[in-house]
Amino acid sequence: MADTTDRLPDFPRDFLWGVSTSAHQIEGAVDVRGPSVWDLFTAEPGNVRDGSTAVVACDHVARYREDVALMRELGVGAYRFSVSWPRVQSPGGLDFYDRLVDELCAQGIRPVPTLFHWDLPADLDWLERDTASRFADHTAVVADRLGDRVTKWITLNEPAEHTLLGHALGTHAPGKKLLFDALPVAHHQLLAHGLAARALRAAGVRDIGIANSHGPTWPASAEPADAEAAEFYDVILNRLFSDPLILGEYPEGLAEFMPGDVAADLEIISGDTLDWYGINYYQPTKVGAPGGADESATEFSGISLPPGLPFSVKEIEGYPVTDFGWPVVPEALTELLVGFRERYGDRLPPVVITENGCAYEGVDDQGRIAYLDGHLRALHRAMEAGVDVRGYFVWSLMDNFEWAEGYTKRFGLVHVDYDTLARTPKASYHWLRDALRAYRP
Ligand code: GBH
Repeated sequence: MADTTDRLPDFPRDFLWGVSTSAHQIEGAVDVRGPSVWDLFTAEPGNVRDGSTAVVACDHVARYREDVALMRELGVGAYRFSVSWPRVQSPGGLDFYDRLVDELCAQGIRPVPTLFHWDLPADLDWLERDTASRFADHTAVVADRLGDRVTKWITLNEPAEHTLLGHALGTHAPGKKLLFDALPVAHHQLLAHGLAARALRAAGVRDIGIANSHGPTWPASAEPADAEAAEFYDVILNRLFSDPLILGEYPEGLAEFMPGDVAADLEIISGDTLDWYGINYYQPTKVGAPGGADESATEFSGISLPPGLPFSVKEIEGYPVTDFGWPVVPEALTELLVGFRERYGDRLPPVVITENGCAYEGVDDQGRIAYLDGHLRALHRAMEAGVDVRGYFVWSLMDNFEWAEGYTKRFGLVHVDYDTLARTPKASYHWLRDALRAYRP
């Protein structure tokens, strides 16, 4: 690994450097908007590790000016945030995003909103096809209000995780445990992307992306049973979401599980809906054949998996791990991107890394510096190998409500004291600030 004090390789001059957050994880100010599925989910005991809620979170709605000032000092050119759909539906709810966008523009930071990052209005349900149309309406409302200053848009964040964790395993809101019956949730979100892209096109937008989570799947061994299980996992977690968008078709055998007129929907999903493809990358996953009959459950990201799945997730050994237990494997980012380019060829739109980051405690976060340094070098290698990458966003600007982990995992470049809400830039913040300064002419 390179010394983290070495200068990073040169990225293109117009490369977009940014930081990411999401509404539910930072905003607070829940009393002035309607409930989302996450408000209901966190209210139920046992769902969030530390029993916490996002009622205050980082109090960002009140403190956004301070947070934008931190971004300006950091030197990033863009900020990826999400708009809370229930807030948009509430009287005056768009006023906050209006002010935020104004402040970002005033500080020379490009606003990059995500239209959905898991906080679905509590009266909606992704099992219903109509939710996709409702999302297009929501998109049109937001674009109408912010479109004079916002040109770059993201439709959805990680429909794969929202399907798997929220609807198949039930460890995220809305807490459904439908296993493979959750597949329509994937389809309806993809359809929502397609319909939202249409709404954005109608509003004249020419810079549309999605933020999908992807990581290489490593077979546990060369044994056919392990290879088959890994292939299955890769199809369900990766290709189920990238193939329809980029190729206009589901991986073999999956279309029949999807509801509605799938062929017609696929045209909506893939028809001029992406100007770039956003990838959230954290780590590779090692997958093998399911355990024996006596093995009741395996672990996935700290979650017990139900028995009977056609795969098991194995531990990746020989790499440092973050506080989440996720292995730090920068070269898997190169592998992922080069693999995307090989699979999709010229049909792959330009790529933006919309999230990359890690959980570490403490303000002297040398582990995060090593993680970011390693991944930026790995990203650069993919670009040298011919992958067209246009930007990179760190997850996250600041520590925040980490979903089912509550406040027990800290992903920020900026530390948040949850008692005083004081923000303190960490060592990684200063490291990134200095790295970005080196690029400035
Ligand atoms: C993202 O999702 C979210 O978009 C964001 O809101 C969240 O705060 C952030 O990441 C940090 O969690 O057991 O090794 O197979 C997380 C993406 C991809 C991370 C799958 C866990 C599997 C872990 N996830 N990955 S493993």
